[in-house]
Amino acid sequence: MMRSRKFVSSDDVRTMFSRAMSDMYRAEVPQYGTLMELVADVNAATLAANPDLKEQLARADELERLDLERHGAIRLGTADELATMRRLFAVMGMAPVGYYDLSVAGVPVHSTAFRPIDDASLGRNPFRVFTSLLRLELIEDEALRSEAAAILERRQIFTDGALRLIERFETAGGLTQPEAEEFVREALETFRWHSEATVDANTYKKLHDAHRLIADVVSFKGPHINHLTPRTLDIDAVQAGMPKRGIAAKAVIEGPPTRACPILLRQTSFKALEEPILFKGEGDAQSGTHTARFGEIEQRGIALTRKGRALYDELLASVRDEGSAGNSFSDYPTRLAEAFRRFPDSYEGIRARELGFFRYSLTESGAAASGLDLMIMDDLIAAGHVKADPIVYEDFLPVSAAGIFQSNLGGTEQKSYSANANRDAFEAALGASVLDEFSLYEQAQARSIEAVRAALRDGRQSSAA
Ligand code: OOG
Ligand code: NI
Repeated sequence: MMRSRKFVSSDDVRTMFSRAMSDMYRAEVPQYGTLMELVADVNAATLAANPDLKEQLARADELERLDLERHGAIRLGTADELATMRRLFAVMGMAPVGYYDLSVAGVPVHSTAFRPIDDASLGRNPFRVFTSLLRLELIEDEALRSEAAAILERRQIFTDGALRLIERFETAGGLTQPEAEEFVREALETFRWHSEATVDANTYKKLHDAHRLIADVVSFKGPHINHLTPRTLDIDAVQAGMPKRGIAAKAVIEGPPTRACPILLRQTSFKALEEPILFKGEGDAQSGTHTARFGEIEQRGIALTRKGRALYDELLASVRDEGSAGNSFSDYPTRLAEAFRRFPDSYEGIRARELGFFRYSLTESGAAASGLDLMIMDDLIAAGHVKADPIVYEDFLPVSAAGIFQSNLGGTEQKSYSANANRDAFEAALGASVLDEFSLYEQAQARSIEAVRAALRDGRQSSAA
């Protein structure tokens, strides 16, 4: 009791932080503000045209969080940075979920997503940060590799105030309101853009030639947030609307095709902006440009079971393997839609084949009736006593993430690293294991079934009494 009165909840700290981040990014990247306006217009139109969708979202507590929904991404340089970032996100109730190996796609990083994990926190504010760690060991040139390591070793991306408040949180078990406000201000500094590079033009060029992403991580004071992402209810409409508002959209939407029942995650972005920077130099600093920061939109659908995910991966691969051009075919959306005909496009079909996760709840008739506790779930649903609502996918997709990275690295970049996922090394750097996303969805589904069963048992006891 004392605790809750004295300390701000982690959910509130996360909301304060994601708002502050959004304001900062909108001021730094005005085009992100334009994108937010487009998304708000599309969402309002979609809800007006679909009363059923509106009701489903309201029931799942999704309506209120629609405007809050965002993710961002950062790229870190060292194990220490990643380990401290984990502690910083813990203050906001965010834990590392999932391991993503992007080296297969020619990007020398591996990643996790920091996000809230319990139902109530996700309902309050599902803000997540896709966090990548540079893999210096993938730089071939040994001299350049040690130079990059030395540069990264010299920087401190966290302010003293942020470090002090992280420790305070860990020892006291929470932060007071004034401490939380100070924490958000201090933490924000780490994500801010710095137009002054910490390296000279020549070093920047060497890093850039090894991989644009290496220059992005190594050449600056900190891991500037490289995009923020609002959630839309109709990504096709946003994709079509971007050019009309003067936004240069990525060529194709990543992820599954357009469907009546959205699955997993669809994403598109606007191309990274070319921004002026100043290199370090003797005497006059030299000016140049750097492309890193962009805006993205996401549309989320139902979380898939391992079986559903295997089918998704198989269908996606079948289209991408049709040629070396990957998804750059002009008829890619048609081919994708064609391949996904094998994936049932009704929630009942998805549920019947155990391809997706659902949250079960009693309907009014279920709550009013008695003697239902021995019925099996399918019969309860068929009789209208229980409802099964899709559980939203809260994570990311490696192939899609690679597509987002690629389109923002200038497109022409095609490096290949041999596939070498190294989850152990990532977790050693993180100083913790990453959580398994499938288990989290399984637990959420199981909890909802248990709650329905308990309510039915209670119903029988009270009617028998
Ligand atoms: C991250 C790209 C991946 C997503 O939403 O899949 C990503 C980055 O560019 O650092 O944000
Ligand atoms: Ni993203």
